[in-house]
Amino acid sequence: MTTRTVTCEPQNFRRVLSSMCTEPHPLARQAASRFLATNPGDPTTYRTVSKLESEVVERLGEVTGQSDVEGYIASGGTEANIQAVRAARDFHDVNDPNVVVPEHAHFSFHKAADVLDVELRTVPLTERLVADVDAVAAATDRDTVLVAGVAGSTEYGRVDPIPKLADLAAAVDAFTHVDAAWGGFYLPFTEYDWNFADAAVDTLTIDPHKLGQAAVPAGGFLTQSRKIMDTLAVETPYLESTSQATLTGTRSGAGVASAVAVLRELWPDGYREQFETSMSDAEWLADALSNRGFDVVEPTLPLVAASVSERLFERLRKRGWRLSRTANGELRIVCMPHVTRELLESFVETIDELR
Ligand code: 0PR
Repeated sequence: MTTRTVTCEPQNFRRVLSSMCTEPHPLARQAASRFLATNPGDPTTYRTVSKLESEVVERLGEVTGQSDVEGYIASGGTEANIQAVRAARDFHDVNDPNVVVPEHAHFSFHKAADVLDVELRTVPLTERLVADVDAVAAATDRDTVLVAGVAGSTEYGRVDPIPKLADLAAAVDAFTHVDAAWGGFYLPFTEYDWNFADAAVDTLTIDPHKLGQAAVPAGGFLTQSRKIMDTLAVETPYLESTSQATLTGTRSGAGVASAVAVLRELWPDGYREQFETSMSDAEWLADALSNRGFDVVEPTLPLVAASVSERLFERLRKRGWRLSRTANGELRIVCMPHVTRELLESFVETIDELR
């Protein structure tokens, strides 16, 4: 017998504590389904989605405190990071270009270095698990084309000292990139120095399909510089439009439409409320784990890491919890919007049963 309905796994994000994606907002879901056959890669043919894309970019500029922002909706943070490296490499006239990133930079930078044939210099973190500024300074030289910082690291949710990294980049005439793929939607509500209006940030990644609650695929690549967009553009002779700055050709109009729908609805109050709820849940979980004797990495954004034994980790998995681990072996719980207090309470109950 054939099954005609394709079911989604894991259904409804039940027990998923490891993902940086979440259940799309209902308005995002609805908007996505209306734009399934549109292609923002061909903006003169698909004009409506193209206008919506400009609106998303402008709104992402508001989220990141930038005006006159340009950019586009990418397939995800990987593409946006690759484009940042590509723009930096092609903009600077350097024989043997290198890119300096802190150790916790997402693995997409390794892909970028590989496909673009640039040297990737990874530098250690401080004890606080953020980029070590002195180590970054020591790694930069005249061939450095890009210094990248992470604002919401994948493993621990930590935020690098971006203004200091930007100064170091400027000192060697390199670009500064901020990878806020995950953290970007919450940073405006934190104490971090996040308003990039005046800071020398050249490119930025912020993904609506992560904490933005849009449908996949909706990544965000932003810049305040027309010259950077021009550096990325190639000619497209047979399309109605004459150039394309994106990495992929045909792109998802669904992602764009869902991003605009959710940004109109949630920016800023909805995101602020979600941040406050998730942050207090993360703190609750950190306390609950610490009270049970686990070593916990204090959450600065809604992401909790804690040392647990291999045995407990595997037993939790067998109970149906979707979990992941840091390179150091800690259990890592991402408090995305679908991760409610109730879900976390039931997770802690499972831990109590198994211990
Ligand atoms: N930059 C940062 C800081 C990230 O955390 C990620 C992805 C990226 C860039 C790349 O983004 P895309 O995956 O959109 O290209 N971080 C998660 C990871 O790789 C993504 C993820 C999402 C993982 C959903 C699991 C999952 O179920 O671990």
